[in-house]
Amino acid sequence: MVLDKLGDSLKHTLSKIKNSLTVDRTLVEEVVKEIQKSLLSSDVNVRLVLELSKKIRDRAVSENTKGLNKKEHLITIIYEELSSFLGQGEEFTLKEDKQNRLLLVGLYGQGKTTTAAKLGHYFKKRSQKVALLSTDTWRPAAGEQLQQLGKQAEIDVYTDPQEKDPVAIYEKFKAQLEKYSLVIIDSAGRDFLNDELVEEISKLNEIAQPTDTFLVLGADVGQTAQKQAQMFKERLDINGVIITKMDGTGKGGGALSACAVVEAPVRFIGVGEKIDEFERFNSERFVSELLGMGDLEALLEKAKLALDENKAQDMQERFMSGKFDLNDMYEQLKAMKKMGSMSKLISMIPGLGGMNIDKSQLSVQEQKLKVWGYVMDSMTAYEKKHPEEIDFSRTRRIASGSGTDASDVRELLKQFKQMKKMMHMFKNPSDMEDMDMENMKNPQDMMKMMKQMGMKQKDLKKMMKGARR
Ligand SMILES: Nc1nc2c(ncn2[C@@H]2O[C@H](COP(=O)(O)OP(=O)(O)OP(=O)(O)O)[C@@H](O)[C@H]2O)c(=O)[nH]1
Ligand SMILES: [Mg+2]
Repeated sequence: MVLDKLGDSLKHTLSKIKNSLTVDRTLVEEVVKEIQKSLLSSDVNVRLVLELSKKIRDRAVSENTKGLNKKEHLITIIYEELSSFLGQGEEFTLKEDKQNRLLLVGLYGQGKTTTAAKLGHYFKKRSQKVALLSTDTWRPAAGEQLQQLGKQAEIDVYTDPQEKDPVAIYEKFKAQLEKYSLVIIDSAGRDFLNDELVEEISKLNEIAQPTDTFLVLGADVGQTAQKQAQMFKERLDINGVIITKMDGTGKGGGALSACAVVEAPVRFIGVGEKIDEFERFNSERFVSELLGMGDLEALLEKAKLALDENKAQDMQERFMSGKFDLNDMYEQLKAMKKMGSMSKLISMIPGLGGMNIDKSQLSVQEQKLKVWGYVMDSMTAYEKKHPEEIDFSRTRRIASGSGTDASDVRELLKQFKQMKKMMHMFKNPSDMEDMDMENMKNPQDMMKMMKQMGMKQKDLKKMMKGARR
């Protein structure tokens, strides 16, 4: 199988990581060198190999291990970078609201015609009404070849052996093709990409307006494929690659490099000559198999969990710990800014979205947050950590440093105190016991609770008025 050799040497590298005593720079360098060697000997383009290995090295030495041990972390990086090299992205799906027209392009003998039939078979089994159209006026009996393949798959095939112009063929059958949900267009190949072929395919592309254009590459194609891929990319909107002959002995690296050149993910692979020897391609699964790690999935799951847990824990700690200080509030403010305006935020919260909250109230709040941002920018780290020590003279300094009023600083400090009180209450639910949470059905109950938490009647009224309007 293609890339078996690459898989073998990568597996060797991974076991080296597993068996090492420590993960240090020397090991990272060794691992990176080995990966480079494996990729190069599989015919992957030198520049791409260097780019890929640089990414692995950079991440390995600089990144936080996110709750994994160093070995697990390094293996995860290798896996992630290899997968993204093969092109991640959303899974290919057919459009639902219109006719899908898939145009297959590629050089001579790469497997376009066979793939047209395989794709047709694949989607016919998934309830599409499929037609195959041959626009190959170059290869003798190309139409016949497609007819035969179509017959095996019981798919309608349109072809005109007399016609020499692909565009004319398309126009001739256009009306008849309308009844199909999926039309797969096979195009002609050449042994090299010349102006004539480019011109021909560009015209066909213009007239057929394909919904997707796939570049078909054989796994045995050499490094020259990249140049051709580049030329196709310049003229056509290639949004997927199909690699055929994955069952062969090709090195595979040429095709993978070409893929990286067109910057389109591999969508399907051909794994044999038969019509059903064809699979959807999933880069992550492919790399797991390539690296031969049964436990890779478990490791990745762990990596994801660790990441989520880290985030959740940070948040929780911020909210629950009595240590909550202005630095945390500042971080929150910044995070909120990233998320967009407050009105947008509110519209995303279920239940609140439909509520008629006063827009002007919101913008007042937004303005306030902005001012608080300036205020905090002028505080020292110590002050943010110990806001209770911000006395009169500090307040004055902060206000003048941030171009705000002393009242803004005081308001921020007051708000912070209230928040802290609320945090404290979450931490000590017993404090809430005498608040009848169960029966909080109306705004008055809510007001009662807020009041108990130290909010001023005046502020509450303002808030409620805004919310009810
Ligand atoms: N083993 C194997 N052979 C394949 C696969 N896909 C295609 N082939 C073979 O590759 C050869 C060329 O395939 P075609 O489909 O005719 O290629 P093409 O791109 O249409 O060629 P032109 O029309 O001449 O440009 C045929 O013998 C196919 O059977 C595959 O996934 N595995
Ligand atoms: Mg063909």
